[in-house]
Amino acid sequence: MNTDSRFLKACRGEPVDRVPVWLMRQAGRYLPEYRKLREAHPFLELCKTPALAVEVTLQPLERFGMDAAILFSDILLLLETMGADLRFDEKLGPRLRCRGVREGGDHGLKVPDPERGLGFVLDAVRQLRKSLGQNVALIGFSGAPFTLATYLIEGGTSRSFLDTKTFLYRNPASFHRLMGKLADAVQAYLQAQIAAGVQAVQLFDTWAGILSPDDYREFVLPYTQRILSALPADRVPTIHFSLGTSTLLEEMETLGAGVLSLDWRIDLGRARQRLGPARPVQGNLDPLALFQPRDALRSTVRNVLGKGASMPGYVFNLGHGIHPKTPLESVETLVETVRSFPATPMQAGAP
Ligand code: 1CP
Repeated sequence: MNTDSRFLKACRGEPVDRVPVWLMRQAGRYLPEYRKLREAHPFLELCKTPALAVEVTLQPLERFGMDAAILFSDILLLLETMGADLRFDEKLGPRLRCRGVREGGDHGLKVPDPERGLGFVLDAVRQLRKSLGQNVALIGFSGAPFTLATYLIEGGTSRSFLDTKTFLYRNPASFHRLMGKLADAVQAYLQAQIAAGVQAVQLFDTWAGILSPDDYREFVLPYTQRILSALPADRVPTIHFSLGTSTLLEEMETLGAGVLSLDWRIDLGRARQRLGPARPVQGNLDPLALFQPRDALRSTVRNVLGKGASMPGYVFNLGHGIHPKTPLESVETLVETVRSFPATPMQAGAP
């Protein structure tokens, strides 16, 4: 008998009893128990102390009972172990310094041994696998090379991505070299998480949608393909996340990802039509839909469920991370609504 969780089954397009649900950034600032821990510990300390990272990972599950846990960490920690200087500013968000990277070099950036540089993440994974039951899958993750490159080059978050695009257009060979190095680091990091026990991995390419399709094909696609093709996808489902990339669906189909995570800018039913039943999808509720009154939220969630569950292989999620000001009652309503949505014949594996 297949004892995998319904989340893992859905990622593989196998029959499930109901649609699985988890939420991006489900562990974080909208939770009072997280904010309480944060009063005592800076963010990076939470990430780097396995017992605390485990506690934060489990917080949303204890309160709401999602079908999957995402490891509490951050995509930018990998850059720190590669040699960049990383700080989290309460007001400005993440700040990165990496000497020489803007001038077209990758001075000093190295591909770290994950067990040495990120051993605290792998320890948290090993502890989590012991405390999570069979029904709740543990998702590992990494930033994708392009999104990581934007933080290195911009030094933090950006609106225009002027420095990233200037670098890429003026010095394409050097940009490719940087992407190659980041891809090697991401691949080793995900492989180490899998060896430590994560049961699925999500690759976050949050900013890929700022590129034209031609630039995406030249500067991003080959590196993501290389990473995904090196992972044991038959054993560990892979999920590719990006924002604002509904114009790149055909390109993303060739990435080699098991599941495509879509945002709310595309109609989920139409996306499923375009991708076909062989491509499991995740998404795609607008995180700000959680600011609707309860009844309206319920019907929005059911509407997304109806479109997503029209074919096998569907995981309910938001189209991006949950907003820190989200009311807890809304999260409860969302999870309850997904849980009580009857499995469609397609989902239950009817011929
Ligand atoms: O307490 C605090 O002040 C820190 C807030 C916070 C949290 C809770 C940050 C800073 N990161 C995280 C956790 C986090 N980040 C997780 C943990 C697990 C979970 O989802 O519950 C994950 C998967 C991430 C991934 C992440 N970090 C991404 C990709 C997904 C996305 O949101 O697009 C990105 C771009 C980051 C960078 C980052 N780290 C933190 C912030 C505020 C940001 C975004 C900065 C920006 O907008 O550019």
